[in-house]
Amino acid sequence: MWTEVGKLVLFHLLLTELHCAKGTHTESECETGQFQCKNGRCIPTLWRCDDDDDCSDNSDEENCRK
Ligand SMILES: [Ca+2]
Repeated sequence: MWTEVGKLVLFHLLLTELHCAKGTHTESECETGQFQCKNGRCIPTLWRCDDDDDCSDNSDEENCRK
């Protein structure tokens, strides 16, 4: 049996999911301390310039001071 609160929480979760699915969150969704690759992938900033292609498009290894 669903309580009213339970229904509300479920509804809220559903709304949040829809919100994200609609693409409101597509741009710059990387969290603080993360680097956003050109392909949109987020990697830890620590992985930038470590000579390893973590983005799979090598954008995390671009513009690195060698
Ligand atoms: Ca890297």
